[in-house]
Amino acid sequence: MISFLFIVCVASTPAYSQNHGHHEGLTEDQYQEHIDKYWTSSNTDNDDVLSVAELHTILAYYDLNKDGTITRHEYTTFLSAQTPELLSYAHALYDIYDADGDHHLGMQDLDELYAKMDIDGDGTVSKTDFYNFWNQILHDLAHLHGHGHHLG
Ligand SMILES: [Ca+2]
Ligand SMILES: [Ca+2]
Ligand SMILES: [Ca+2]
Repeated sequence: MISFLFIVCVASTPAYSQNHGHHEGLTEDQYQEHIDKYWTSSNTDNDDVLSVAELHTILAYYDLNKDGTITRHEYTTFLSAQTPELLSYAHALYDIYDADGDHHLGMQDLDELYAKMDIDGDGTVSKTDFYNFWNQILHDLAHLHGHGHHLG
């Protein structure tokens, strides 16, 4: 559910809507701006580390029926309500979060995600790890940008 909040931040950024029609994706400055906002909204205690608890808190936000897992339906429902123009990213992002591929996001998936975000493998997700991880994800998904904009 991390990118869930991330997506909300992206959609609320004026620069994003101004970029519609540029099918090559966001500029480097826009990537950094979005990751900055995601980091700030995720790292709730304002230290230099994203803790497991902070990650769990973010993702719980998307668990609409509060049963401890986030289904693909819950995820896409959330995006449909908040940022319908970004649905083109929804399934790719969900697949990233659903580390074990069972189509439910649970705490186990989050723990695996946390390990993936810990790029340097020292056991905690530093600000540097976080930025490196999301830069990689956003570049990997750039080809999806612009798909589905006809919906809006
Ligand atoms: Ca923190
Ligand atoms: Ca799963
Ligand atoms: Ca680390």
